[in-house]
Amino acid sequence: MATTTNCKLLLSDLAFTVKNVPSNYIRPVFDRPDLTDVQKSDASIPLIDLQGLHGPRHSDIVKQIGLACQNDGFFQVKNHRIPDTMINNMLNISKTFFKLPESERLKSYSDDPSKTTRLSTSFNVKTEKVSNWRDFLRLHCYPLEDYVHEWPSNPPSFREDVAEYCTNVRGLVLRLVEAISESLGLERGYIDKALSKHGQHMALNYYPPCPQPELTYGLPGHTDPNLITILLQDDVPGLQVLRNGKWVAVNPIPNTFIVNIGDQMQVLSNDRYKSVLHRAVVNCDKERLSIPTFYCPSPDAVIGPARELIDEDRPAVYRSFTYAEYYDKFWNRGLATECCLDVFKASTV
Ligand SMILES: O=C(O)CCC(=O)C(=O)O
Repeated sequence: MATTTNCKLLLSDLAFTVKNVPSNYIRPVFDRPDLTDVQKSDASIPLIDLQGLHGPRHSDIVKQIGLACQNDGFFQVKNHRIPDTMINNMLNISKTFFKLPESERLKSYSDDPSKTTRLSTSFNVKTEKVSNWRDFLRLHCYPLEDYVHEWPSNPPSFREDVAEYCTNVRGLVLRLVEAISESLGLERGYIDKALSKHGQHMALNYYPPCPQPELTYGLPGHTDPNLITILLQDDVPGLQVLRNGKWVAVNPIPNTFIVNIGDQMQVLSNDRYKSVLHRAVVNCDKERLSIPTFYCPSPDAVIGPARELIDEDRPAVYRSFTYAEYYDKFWNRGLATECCLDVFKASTV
């Protein structure tokens, strides 16, 4: 467990009072972000226009999505049918939540990763050695009626605004998952069925300004354990994606979402599609918000490479496992650069 040099549970209540990064946030020298060695090219990850996905541009868009999943593991989407006002509402309500008085925010605090609604800090404070420069509110959000009553009721419109956003993002995910199934040459409903009862979680990530961003991470390099992630970020850069061994900054484009392939998609596709390392860096001047929606299989869904994607030339790369088994491993081993997927390789059984 990381040793703390303060008695605050949340970073938000500490960050604005310190001139130096407290020792429990400082990474060993070999594990710090080299903020000077980052590609800033805007052509970093593809931007796909979804206008016409269910019309004349269908096969062209499916092809673009397939290529992005294969080559980058990441892409951005525009014309996704989620209204700009809903996006702005979601960002504003999240910011308002993190500005509530400490005592109000702490009502949602928990360090237990199995809780379905919780405000916490860093990644897993119970197991990690070094803390991350982040607070987060984690919410389970599908089926909504099972969870919405647990969510914060302050700000007063929080539940309503966030529920509306979640429902719309779910619609986007379902459209993308169908297109991804098709791009793999599978039946349109294949992945949807493989998930069994779907799961949807979201995190509201809050990264306060950091006095020494070169010493720490908002989140260190990791892949996502779920199927697919839809990330909304505000206008402050911080997300970086590993591409050909180089970190590439994904600069915010208003009203677009960033989509990335998670570990379960890599497994289902038998390694055709890549779950790619990404990280969040922080900066001295500005707080940053990011809101990933993690779309997941049901805990009891059995995940393995699609039979149609296995043959003599491409034997199954992974063994089958339940998502609960995978998820448990992910949270308990900490965010590590070696991908959790390695533990589930077929050759290791
Ligand atoms: O803040 C970001 O841009 C990345 C967030 C992320 O990777 C995560 O929450 O898993």
